[in-house]
Amino acid sequence: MQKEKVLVIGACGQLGSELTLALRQVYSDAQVLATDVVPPSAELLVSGPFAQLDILDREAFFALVDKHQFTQIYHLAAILSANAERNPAFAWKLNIDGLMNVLDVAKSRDFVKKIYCPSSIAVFGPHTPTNDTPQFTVMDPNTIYGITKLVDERLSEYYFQKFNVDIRSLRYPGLISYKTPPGGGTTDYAVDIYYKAIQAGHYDCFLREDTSLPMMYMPDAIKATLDLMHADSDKVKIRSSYNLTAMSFTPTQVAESIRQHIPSFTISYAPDFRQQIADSWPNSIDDTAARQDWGWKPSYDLEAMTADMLKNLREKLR
Ligand code: NAD
Ligand code: AKB
Repeated sequence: MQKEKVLVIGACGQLGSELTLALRQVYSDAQVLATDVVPPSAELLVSGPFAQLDILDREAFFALVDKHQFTQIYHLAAILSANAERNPAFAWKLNIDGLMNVLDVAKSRDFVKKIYCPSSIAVFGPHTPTNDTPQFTVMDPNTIYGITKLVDERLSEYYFQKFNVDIRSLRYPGLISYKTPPGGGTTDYAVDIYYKAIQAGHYDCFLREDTSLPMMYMPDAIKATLDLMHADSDKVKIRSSYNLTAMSFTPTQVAESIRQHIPSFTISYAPDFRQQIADSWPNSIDDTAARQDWGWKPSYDLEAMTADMLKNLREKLR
């Protein structure tokens, strides 16, 4: 069997810092090269090789791929929703040109067997059905992040159909984790709230109390990613991106779940520009296709996630 060589681009972010470690459990540490434009955390650095890589530097990227002959590429570098609104031109450049470089290398190098590039619930928009949003439906994103992610989905399916590039993707909901802070999105409140609950006993939320959004705890996101990437190719029937979810909740509901552990915890609301972004996204997602095609099933609901987040954050912040 061919020995896998795995490249992770954007490995120092919220998802990459955990996905890289999970990939190093599946393959050997040395088989997984972590890359980013920022320096790695100590945990990432000691766990295996790291190299500086700007995915927009096409020449350096192609040279790195040729040097190591990667069989799998996980492309995680992107500008998330709130930060993208602050710099739309750069969000367009990174989120689209970055993927084009990855697709072109996979198209032109036979040794690259599989690539992964996540999408987001941000691909949906104000005319999308908001409850149990179907896999195939109206998509009219009105954020620059959502627009770039929808372009990425269409490019992915195009490269699959036209050039037989084995690309796979998940439309993650908001990801919640305690290891690495989120990178400037609209769902970031659902991470911050746990930190503030422990550190200050109070959280001032930038979304309205009744804003329901689809969410997922990081261990489920890692499991879904590895399951999709390890599925037989004929089981992966959707090459744009799969709907995926674990739970949906409002700020009021997550505050209530925290109060089960910290009864004195309080929350106030001061919605800002991110409210408009959240209002354009689904309340909940129908991920039947992922369940049917490759057996997706989440493990964490809100209660289980809150208990685990608080336990781990208490240790981390001690
Ligand atoms: P993040 O912002 O935490 O991490 C992105 C990483 O990319 C950062 O470490 C950054 O330094 C790196 N990066 C930026 N520019 C780069 C460049 N030019 N070359 C190489 N690396 C560069 O993002 P994340 O939350 O880890 O998201 C990873 C992927 O998952 C993205 O595609 C994002 O759209 C998607 N996603 C994330 C969430 C979530 O809630 N975190 C939800 C839906 C989809
Ligand atoms: C964001 O809020 O931008 C991300 C996402 C849902 O894609 N967390």
